[in-house]
Amino acid sequence: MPADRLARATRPPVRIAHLGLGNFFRAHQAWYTAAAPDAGRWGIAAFTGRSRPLATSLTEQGGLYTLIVRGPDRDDLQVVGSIAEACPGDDFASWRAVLTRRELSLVTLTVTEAAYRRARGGGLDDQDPEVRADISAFRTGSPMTTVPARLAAGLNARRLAYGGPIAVVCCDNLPGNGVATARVTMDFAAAAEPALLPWIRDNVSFVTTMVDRITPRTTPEDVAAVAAAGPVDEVPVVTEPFTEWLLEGDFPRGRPAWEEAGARVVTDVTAHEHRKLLLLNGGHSLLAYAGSAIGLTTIADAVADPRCRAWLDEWWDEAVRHVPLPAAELADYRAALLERFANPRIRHTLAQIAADGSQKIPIRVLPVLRGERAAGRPATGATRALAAWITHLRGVGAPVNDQGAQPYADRAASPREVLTLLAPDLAGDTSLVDALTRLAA
Ligand code: CS2
Repeated sequence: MPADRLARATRPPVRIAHLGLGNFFRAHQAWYTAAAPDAGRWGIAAFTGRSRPLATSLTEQGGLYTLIVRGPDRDDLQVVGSIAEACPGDDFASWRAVLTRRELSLVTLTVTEAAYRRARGGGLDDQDPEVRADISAFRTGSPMTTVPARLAAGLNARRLAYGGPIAVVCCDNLPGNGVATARVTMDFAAAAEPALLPWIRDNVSFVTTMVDRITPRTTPEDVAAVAAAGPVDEVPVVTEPFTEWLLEGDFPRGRPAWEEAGARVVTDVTAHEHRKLLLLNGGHSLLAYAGSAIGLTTIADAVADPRCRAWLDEWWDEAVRHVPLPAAELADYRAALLERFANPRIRHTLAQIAADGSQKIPIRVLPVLRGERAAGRPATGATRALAAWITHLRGVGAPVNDQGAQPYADRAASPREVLTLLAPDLAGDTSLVDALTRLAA
């Protein structure tokens, strides 16, 4: 007899709309929502980026899925029930309809750095052909594909139908992610529907958050292991035991009691955001390019390799100088990070992390490179990370999977030209250019 599939009789009422239904969201925000004591009052209508299969599988399972919390020695399986509705991202009519529901209190986002369509200065990239197409589509009421457009269209539907206030909670690895989300949304509104702009200013609270939980891709072996242990789940998620979530901002219509599940509501996330983006994500990007270039496959492989370990330490020694937290706290964080990276049962591939480098390098590496050079120090760790990305763009190591890579790949033969495009303020620094050229050779 075939094993039973995950199923349920009741679900929590939808008060959260989410864009970016994927593994990270299911390991992090959906898990916090399910673990909060008031979980029964807070259901999520979650929309994928564009794909349909995940939404279909989840719908067949009543929104339920298994979270495999993978420690160094054992798996802990938890069934998570906060997703009340799973919808494909191209179901634009449902997205707009959900946003108009009176009881909706939050819109949350996990869509990756690239999806915000930011130009180099942080505003909306109005030269992006898909952004331009969405500005026209907004005016004719046609479906839209980019995140700023979908967010603006959803908020506009709310404005016209009901008008109540709402919080938008960004859960992506961008510095000041609430402000960054506000900026692209308002830029889109200014171009597509100026009447929306004052409404957003008066009614929408953009919350800034720092999110952290390492979530590798699910493998067929993970699906088989879940089925062997209990009901069949076509779409389980694997994650590490560690998790962290800091939130800064206002929630005009309330929120789940996430702090009871371990989240922290703070007045300023900046220092912790720097700590995470530079030490964890910056370390990840360094290893993704430098580790894959020497034939390694996962983060655990990389930290077990003495060359990569030395590069990581060199990077961290520089990066900690740019995180305004006590030295002892940073030392503890580094030690804990090393243990997390070394978890041999988490198969976090360097190729997965290598994606979208053109979006990640400016956030994860450039602040340290700038800070170290301004202080008159050599910045060898940061320069090595940048050089490793340049060799990756030349075709070494993990495959290039990055829509924004082309202008950099076209210049990858000349590190000076890459630097001119990436950080024009640093391009006149001849010692840096020499070091970059040497390390990328
Ligand atoms: C990683 C992140 O893929 C990447 O770029 O650095 O997804 C990282 O695993 C998460 O931010 C951990 O919280």
